[in-house]
Amino acid sequence: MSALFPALSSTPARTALRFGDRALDYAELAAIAAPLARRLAESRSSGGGPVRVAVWATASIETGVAVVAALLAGVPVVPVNPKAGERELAHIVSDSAVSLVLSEPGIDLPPQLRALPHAEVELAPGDATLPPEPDAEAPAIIVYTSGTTGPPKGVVLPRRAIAHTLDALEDAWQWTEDDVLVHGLPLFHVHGLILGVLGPLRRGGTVIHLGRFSTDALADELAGTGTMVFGVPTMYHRIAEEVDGNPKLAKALSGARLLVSGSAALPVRDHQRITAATGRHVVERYGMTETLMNTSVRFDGEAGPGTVGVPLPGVDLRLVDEAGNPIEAWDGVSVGEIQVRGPNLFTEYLNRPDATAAAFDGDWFRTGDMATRDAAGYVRIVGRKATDLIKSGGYKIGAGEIENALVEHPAVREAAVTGEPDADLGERIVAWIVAEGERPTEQELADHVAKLLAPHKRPRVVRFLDALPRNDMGKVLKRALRG
Ligand code: MCA
Ligand code: AMP
Repeated sequence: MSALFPALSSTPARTALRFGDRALDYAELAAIAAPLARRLAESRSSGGGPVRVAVWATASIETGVAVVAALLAGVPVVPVNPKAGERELAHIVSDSAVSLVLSEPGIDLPPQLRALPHAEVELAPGDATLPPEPDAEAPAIIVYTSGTTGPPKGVVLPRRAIAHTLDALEDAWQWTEDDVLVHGLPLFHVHGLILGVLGPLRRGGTVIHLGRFSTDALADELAGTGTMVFGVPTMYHRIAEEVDGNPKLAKALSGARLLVSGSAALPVRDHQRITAATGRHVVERYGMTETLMNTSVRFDGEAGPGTVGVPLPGVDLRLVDEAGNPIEAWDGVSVGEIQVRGPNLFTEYLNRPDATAAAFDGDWFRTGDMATRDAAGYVRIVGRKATDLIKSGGYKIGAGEIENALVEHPAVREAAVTGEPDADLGERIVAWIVAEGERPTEQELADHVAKLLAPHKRPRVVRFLDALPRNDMGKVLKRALRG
């Protein structure tokens, strides 16, 4: 495979990464990442070194450097949410069998990672000679993602899928080295890390990371050099709420070349409010951790709110009815499950051949998303097969993992978790609790889940019941759980 990041040697003086007031151009990035990459590659080939490396994925320039170095070395990277709770961390560490942790300096790692060798990434330049480019099918990044039940699964993404998806987006968005992408997405998921950091680096362009999302910081960077924005619908909702009364924000967004939303559906009302205030259409694209990007509204295409656009180059997409038969009609009304195949797909779920097999119908990956397709090929997502998957703030969260965590609390006898519509988060996590003895407070339960799993998985609402509604088989009737 040709180089994943050709700009490391071709455009030395261009800015690659900027986080706050710290920036690296391509020459500096190569000179810092190459020595680390060579060390990782050498220790692997000597047999004693890391087979996989965890990156403590703070929103820092070191996270970008660490991931680039591991990719150059061909050592698979597991990005870790620095806010992950103890149960989630323990699972990721043991399941991925990482043997080294890379982080920015000065991090006191939690107990689950403390036993592992830990290397701090220093921004010290050295010899910029890059190791040989690894094989295209070699695992590059392993991203943990929630399912309906059990702990998160490690999605193994090969270099081929990453290169393919980023090049397909180049085509769809006319994304070039002149683009300066601005965002404040977390760096332990596909959206922020693969699209939001590796995307600009593959194009030879620039990413400006906001550290954390705020409309003020976004407006400042767009008023400066920024040309593109990536965000989840919650971020665009916050923009839509504010943009009418904030001329600076409206002007900054009007001047952007491309505003892209993904990870969940952006409500039509938010589309409309942003367009009314800025004259810009937000472009939606649709993807998944397992498939990277499947469809997008094209830069030069029609940007109707509510559609996720057309399949990206190289991606085959079909809709399948309940019996598993492809729906031939492109009529905009027949609803089926989206299945995809193409070079954008993952290789497997780590250590889970059963789950990998179940996710495919032949070589078609079952997304679980329900959609229609119109005569022009535009896909409209209308829902999701699994009611036990919740999308909150753009994060996918399994009801089962939260229920398991909740019943470990001594004051919880039974728990059921549902998602409810939320104007800001898309969906909010609701916990239905049968208490054991004295009722715990909402805050106690939220803290308990945040500590075991992650803060974004905590219930935002807790409702107490005397008993959970169940059918004759004893299964909880989630449809009966409404606020
Ligand atoms: C709150 N916090 C707590 C607790 N409560 N910490 C510990 N214990 C508690 N009980 C902390 C949080 O960690 C956070 O800290 C702060 O308080 C606010 O938390 P929260 O309310 O959750 O944040 P928010 O303001 O609601 O966040 C909204 C958000 C966020 C910024 C939009 O949801 C977000 O970044 N979403 C992006 C998700 C994403 O990237 N998804 C991509 C996956 P602090 O503020 O310090 O953090 S999907 C994907 O990759 C596919 C391929 C795709 O299609 O894109
Ligand atoms: P994740 O597993 O976290 O990568 O989330 C993938 C899921 O996010 C998909 O299966 C969809 O349900 C959802 N998703 C991503 N992008 C969009 C979008 N533009 N519109 C609606 N849903 C989306």
